[in-house]
Amino acid sequence: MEAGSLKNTKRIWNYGQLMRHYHQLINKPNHEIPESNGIFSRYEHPVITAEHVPINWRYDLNAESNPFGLERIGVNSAFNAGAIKWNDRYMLVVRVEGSDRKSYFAFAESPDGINKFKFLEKPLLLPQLNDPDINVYDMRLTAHEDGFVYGIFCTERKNPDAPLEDTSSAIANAGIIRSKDLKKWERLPDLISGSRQQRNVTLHPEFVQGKYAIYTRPQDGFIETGTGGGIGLGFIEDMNRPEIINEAIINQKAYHTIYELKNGLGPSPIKTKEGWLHLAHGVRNTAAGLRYVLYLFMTDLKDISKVVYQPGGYFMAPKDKEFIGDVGNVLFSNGWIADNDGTLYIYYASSDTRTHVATSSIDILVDYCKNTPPDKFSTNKSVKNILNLIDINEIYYQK
Ligand code: M1P
Repeated sequence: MEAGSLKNTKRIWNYGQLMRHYHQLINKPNHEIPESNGIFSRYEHPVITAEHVPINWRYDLNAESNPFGLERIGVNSAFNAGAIKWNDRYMLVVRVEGSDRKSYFAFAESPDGINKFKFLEKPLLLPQLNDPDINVYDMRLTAHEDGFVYGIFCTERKNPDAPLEDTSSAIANAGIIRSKDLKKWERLPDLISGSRQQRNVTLHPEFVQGKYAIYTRPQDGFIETGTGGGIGLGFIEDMNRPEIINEAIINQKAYHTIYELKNGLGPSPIKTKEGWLHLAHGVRNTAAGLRYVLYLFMTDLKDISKVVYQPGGYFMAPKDKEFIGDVGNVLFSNGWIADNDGTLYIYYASSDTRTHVATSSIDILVDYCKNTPPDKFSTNKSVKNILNLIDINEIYYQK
């Protein structure tokens, strides 16, 4: 047998294996695992991983130019996905990170929000401004009442003021795109704000007194939020010149809480009868590094700057395999979908590596927000909360 035909045989065999593995992965059924706390359910498998990235984005499938069947473009992770329901499909805009550390966005869709997530044909090539993005990540998708779907993401460039030997310092800001069909995207100018850096920026879905309302996370440095610490709210008159006015912190970081070091809003809030439901992440430092958990709070329907309910503690924290990944001990979410029947699909990522879904309902989460004792900022008061519950349970609890 000729050397060339041997190579071809090997290549065809590899390709078949790859495709079988890929289809098995996409079609693997996912099973619900309700948490014992009754608040939400996890699922057995992540919904998107690096292995979900299509074979033709990674391999040169021509046996002549790729005789050894090698992967040409590696994928490191697929996480921190924005979410929207679109034409009855559950759509995620996933942060895919290549093995070259560059993140990009790619849409994936599922028929039921839990199973068979599959990437669309091609990743998104973001339109560029005069100052090109060096890296982009964590897009939030918001269907605004102005008729556009906005995608607000973090755009990162090297800090021009950093000394020559400092090759790490970056400036983060919010980049903005919008579309009416999720296919053609228009790039708007980056956010203009009073803060040198911004991350975790997302839009409120309704106008507030004729203006766009936008949630921010001003920060002094690339990692440290410093004096700017907390989730901010500001207003924009015209998205073609997205300058924030009246930016003020509405949800602050606080000593000895799950959001002691920093916090940031996840997706846009969801309107409920009892207020706007928000999902955020809180960060604290530990000897083993930063720990990111998810928490919920609600704001007033009329005054969206006013927090009306905020349960103490976290809503979700890393569990089992979720602890492990590129950046361990991290849960992060920037996408959720509320269905008409009240079911909520929460897309969260574990340890900056893969994307999962958790389900709950609006009614359950509103109850959770209203009736979980708030953090009263001392151990003594936490114990009093427990004593109070034991008293309430006196007539029900069978010893
Ligand atoms: O590594 C954890 C997260 O760190 C950043 O979030 P924050 O700005 O709140 O610190 C983001 O880079 C996020 O993508 C990442 O998941």
